[in-house]
Amino acid sequence: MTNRLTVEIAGLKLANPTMLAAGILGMSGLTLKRVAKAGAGAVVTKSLGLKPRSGYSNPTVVQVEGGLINAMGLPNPGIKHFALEMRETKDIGVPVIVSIYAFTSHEFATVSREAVKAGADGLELNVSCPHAEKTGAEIGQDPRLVEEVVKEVRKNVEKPVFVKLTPNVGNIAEVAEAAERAGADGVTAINTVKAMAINIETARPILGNKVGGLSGLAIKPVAMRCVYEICEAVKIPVVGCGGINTWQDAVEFMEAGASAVQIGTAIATRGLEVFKQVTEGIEAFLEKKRFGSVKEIVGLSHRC
Ligand code: RRO
Repeated sequence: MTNRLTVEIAGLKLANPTMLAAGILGMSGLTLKRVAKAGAGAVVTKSLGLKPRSGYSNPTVVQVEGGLINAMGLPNPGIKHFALEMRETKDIGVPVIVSIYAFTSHEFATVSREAVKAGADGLELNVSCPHAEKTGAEIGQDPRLVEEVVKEVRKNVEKPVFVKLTPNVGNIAEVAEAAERAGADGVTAINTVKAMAINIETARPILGNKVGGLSGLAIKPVAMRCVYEICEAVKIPVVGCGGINTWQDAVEFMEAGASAVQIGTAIATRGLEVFKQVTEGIEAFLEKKRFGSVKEIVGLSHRC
């Protein structure tokens, strides 16, 4: 791989523009290491809170046409315990971004400080989980609350702060603008789309929590539109997420304005090889089109 694939986002240097999305394989230092070895340019952990949380009852994931619906319910060991896992990532060779959730701006700041103490290279504030009470999208649907959370975190940490946005809003660009105003270094778009599946035999919702979040190929056009709209509205970098399976998907997101892309659900179908497949495909595309750097394709679709 050549350095025409390198990108710098909010001061973080990535050897290539692919990242592990939050929520998949991000619960232990060992799995994060495996993903880095497989070729991801950066990794994002599972969302961590102040206290341990067991999550929702089963079933927590259901496969549907074009993707998965999950309602895990933010299961995690708590940020203090996760610090032990972070030790395993010291020599990982790629930036480790810790995903964080909390119930108040003060708590967001506390968890952020703990994450930085544990060795996080950056933070991704989860204000977008579609099925959590008093956190996630309940914060991320209100630009004023997003501004308050980001301001508080910004005051408390110096590492790059990304804000992961929910598509379950009328105007996602407005929320991205609030994050930018408050001092965020970047935004990630998008988290899952609020969704449901019903078992026709039992005539009951399949997931234990009834409602969950749809990820995978089915949400790619929604994510694309969100990235495009956000890039028209803000100057901070945007990380694309939602349905990226192939190098063509990655190039499309970057042409929509994403500086990097996150891959999650595709790991379930394509395995960890997906990171190498996507980066090699991007590189061949750059070669064919005679681009000197992947940065040259970022936002190209906004010319017209
Ligand atoms: O844990 C979850 O159920 C979950 C989270 Br934190 C999130 O941000 N998005 C999602 O679809 N599920």
